[in-house]
Amino acid sequence: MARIITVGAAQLGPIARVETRAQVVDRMLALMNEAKRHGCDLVVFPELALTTFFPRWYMESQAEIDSFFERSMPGPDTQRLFDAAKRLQMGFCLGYGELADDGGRTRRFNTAITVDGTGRVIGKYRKIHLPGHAEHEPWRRFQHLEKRYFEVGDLGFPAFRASFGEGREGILGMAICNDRRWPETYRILGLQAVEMILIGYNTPVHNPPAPEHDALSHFHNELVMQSGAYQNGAWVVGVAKAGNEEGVEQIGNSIIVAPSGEIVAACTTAGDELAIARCDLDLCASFKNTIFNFARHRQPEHYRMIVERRGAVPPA
Ligand code: ING
Repeated sequence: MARIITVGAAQLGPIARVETRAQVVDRMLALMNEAKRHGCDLVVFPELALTTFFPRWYMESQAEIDSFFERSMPGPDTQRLFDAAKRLQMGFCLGYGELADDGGRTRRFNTAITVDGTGRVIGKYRKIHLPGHAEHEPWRRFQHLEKRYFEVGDLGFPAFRASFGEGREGILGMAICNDRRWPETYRILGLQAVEMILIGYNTPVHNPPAPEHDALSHFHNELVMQSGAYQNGAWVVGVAKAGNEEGVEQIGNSIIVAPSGEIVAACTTAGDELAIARCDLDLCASFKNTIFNFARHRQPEHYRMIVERRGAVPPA
């Protein structure tokens, strides 16, 4: 039986700072119900999907900062999402700010989980590539303080098995936003035979340190996910928090990419929108068993030798 997973990229439009979690969850449930009507097995939400993208502001009050984090998952505000997964027999991937108590020590991560169609958490990831800066930089039109508010993720890039009923099981992985720009993200998951990578993001059009890149924000968004997909023979689902959010224009451009690198579905608005694709996981084999057959064609021993020789260019 073909392992076809129908996936909904559930893009969210702007979330205002004053918007309550209940209001956001209402929006997410509307997308989940629409996805079910279209036969989706899985819905993917953006990074930090429950609140506005708060790292754009410099804050000093820990209580204010922590108001953007979840202390439990599911918690009172998100239980309805888990209930919907069970009712609809449809999984979801959710990005959120995680406040964890680690033996009395409070830790904060930019986290994503995957929940299956029975309402069980089957995958968890904590963002590793934290972009931006840690101190207030008033020269910027807006801040990007992920290095201030989050620790670097400590779970690696774990791939995990997910079952979508009737023998349709696949190997999934997650990444978050800036992770998608780094080839290591895809390759570490690729070395675990990943077949679909779920990635939520909040990406401002304007990047203060490099405004010359702004016009290429959509191109770079597609480039990195198309190459990551193709070079590892995996599906990639990239989902935006889009639109003008608290005065900052964030790209939409949510896409579903096939293992061939082709974009097979895309959002066309900057609001709440579903892009849906029937993803045949067996397509991965056409790339994993030929051009990107790691066992036959990769040469890690040679890479190591070149690195140890301090680069391939011989000294003058
Ligand atoms: N956001 C951005 C991203 O990597 C960024 C950071 C903004 C990079 C603008 C380049 C240009 O998509 C997050 N949250 O990582």
